[in-house]
Amino acid sequence: MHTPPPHWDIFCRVIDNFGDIGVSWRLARILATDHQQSVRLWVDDLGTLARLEPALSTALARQVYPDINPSIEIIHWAGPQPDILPAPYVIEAFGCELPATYRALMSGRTVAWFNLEYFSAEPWVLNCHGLHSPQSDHADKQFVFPSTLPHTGGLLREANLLQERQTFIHDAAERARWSQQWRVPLPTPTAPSSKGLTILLFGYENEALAPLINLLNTLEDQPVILYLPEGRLLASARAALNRPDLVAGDTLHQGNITLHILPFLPQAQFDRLLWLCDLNFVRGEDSLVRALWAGKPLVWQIYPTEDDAHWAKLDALLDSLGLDSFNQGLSPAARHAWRRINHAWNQQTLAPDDWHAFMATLPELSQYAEHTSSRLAQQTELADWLVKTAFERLQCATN
Ligand code: TRH
Repeated sequence: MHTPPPHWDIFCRVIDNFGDIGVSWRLARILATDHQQSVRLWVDDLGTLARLEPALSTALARQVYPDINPSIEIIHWAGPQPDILPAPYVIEAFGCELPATYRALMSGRTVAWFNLEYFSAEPWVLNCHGLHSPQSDHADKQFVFPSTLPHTGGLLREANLLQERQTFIHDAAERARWSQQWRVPLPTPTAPSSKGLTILLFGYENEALAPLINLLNTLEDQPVILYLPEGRLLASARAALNRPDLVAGDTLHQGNITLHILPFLPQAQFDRLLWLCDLNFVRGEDSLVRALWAGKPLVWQIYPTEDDAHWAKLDALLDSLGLDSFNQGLSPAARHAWRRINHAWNQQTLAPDDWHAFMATLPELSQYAEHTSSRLAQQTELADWLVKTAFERLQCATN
């Protein structure tokens, strides 16, 4: 006996790192929680998903994620599953190619098939978002582009995210509970005269980390807290500090700097880490979006591509945020300093002048980041776009 299909099937292959499944898992949760859609998530690498959500098993071919209604079922996408009937709405994340057996059963069952693309703020996205690609068997695949630009697929955002952020920022007791549960030492409040700086360092290996630490050390009267999640940038920290033994859970003091090496947090807790910080160094695409919602200045270490196309993508993001047609955006000085620091971090060299110019404009960038987060929240939310478009397609199909 076949069980009826859920509303949505999301297919995801983990190419490398956490971004592909990070986006897919977040989307599955938002569809279920905010849109009451039942979801089946197909993923080829349960180990990576279980890092983001430790409640999940790496041993089960099929499992239901606890405590969410309607349900999210996780399927280990390891071979043909001919007994599983396609859902009415299907998301192929990042062009991962649906299984042939599934594809053969879609006709007459699937109403909308979306190809979820990688994030980009480049202007060509405006012409490509929403395009249909008719397939040889008359199936229709529609392209969806997440972006900071208006009139695109927008960005993923949980309905209560910004409210939760406000509560967390203003509720010291909640922060203390969270800190204890997840073993993240909180920054100690500083006297108003000595303004502290708290920074998240989430990135790939980066030779600019050594000069960054040296420059932070020169802020002698300013206590600096660095949170560095275990992962690829930790190798650079070990080299920069000549401490090959550093592991998650360690805390190191160097002059005015306190460095905490953090264990990898469940994805649902990652946002809170960003909310604690004055400045977030992030990487890839999911942490970028979370840094935008944190409403704090960010430096983006973009995933590098072999053809160097990532530089245009980085600049497009900075342009899409730094210039705002409603209030003119950042001052030219802040826009320039922000671009320089982003380029420097991605080039893995950090000149003192670039850092000092960036620090000088940090108050303006902080205010602007808060404004940007509110502005982006007025634009399309990605899951919302998918649900609305899917239902429109359903209506067309049944009329
Ligand atoms: O892991 P990434 O480098 O992923 C990248 C990008 O998505 C890139 O575009 C893609 O081409 C490549 O993978 C294959 O960075 P990203 O996208 O920021 O994903 C990191 C995820 O890890 C994000 O969902 C947040 C999560 N995370 C936690 O859940 N806990 C943690 O402690 C940390 C540090 C991150």
